[in-house]
Amino acid sequence: MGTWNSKSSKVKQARVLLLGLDFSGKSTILYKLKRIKDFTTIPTIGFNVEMIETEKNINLTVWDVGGQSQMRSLWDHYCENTDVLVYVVDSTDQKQLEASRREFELILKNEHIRNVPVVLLANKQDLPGAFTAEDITRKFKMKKNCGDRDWYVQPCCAISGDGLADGFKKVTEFIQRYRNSAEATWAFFRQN
Ligand SMILES: Nc1nc2c(ncn2[C@@H]2O[C@H](COP(=O)(O)OP(=O)(O)OP(=O)(O)O)[C@@H](O)[C@H]2O)c(=O)[nH]1
Ligand SMILES: [Mg+2]
Repeated sequence: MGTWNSKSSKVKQARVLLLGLDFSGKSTILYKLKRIKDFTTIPTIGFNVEMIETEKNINLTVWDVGGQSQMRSLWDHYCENTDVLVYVVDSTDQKQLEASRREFELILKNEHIRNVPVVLLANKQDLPGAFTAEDITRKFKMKKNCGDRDWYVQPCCAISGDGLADGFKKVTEFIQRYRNSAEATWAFFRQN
């Protein structure tokens, strides 16, 4: 988990890890959130990182790590200090859906993100034949795989931006929930 310094600063910092297979739309989401106009993405070799300001006095540092197979072995190295995992799925790619779920299940086992909340973005909802958020919830066995943590599945379209605000609202909600419980725990220990 990232660190909170509630006394010295009103604005909190949090780290969000954006993962998913190649071509799922991670970089498109990042640049849409950053309100960059007229961008084109190329497959990410390595990572992109951007700071996103939210209305809730939380600044998100969003790490977008490339999803090609040779990049996936590096995902583990980006997990430390993560506050929320955002996992992006191409909801139209029937062939890769199983592979995407397997990679998702693997990364959930990383010790640094053991209880970290998950927001799963069912992307490319603008395309015909896209699986719905309910389909993706079922196919990714969310109840079984994420029963030990907070999770949420959000349908979205990175090109238009539809659904991204709601998805990231959930991200900040999870961060605040964690912060409140962490602060309550510290208050408890200070008093006892
Ligand atoms: N129609 C549609 N196309 C999308 C959407 N999101 C992303 N794309 C397209 O999907 C392609 C891949 O998007 P990227 O954002 O580069 O994918 P990525 O997940 O960052 O891929 P890697 O960097 O290789 O891991 C691009 O051509 C995007 O324009 C969407 O919601 N709808
Ligand atoms: Mg990319």
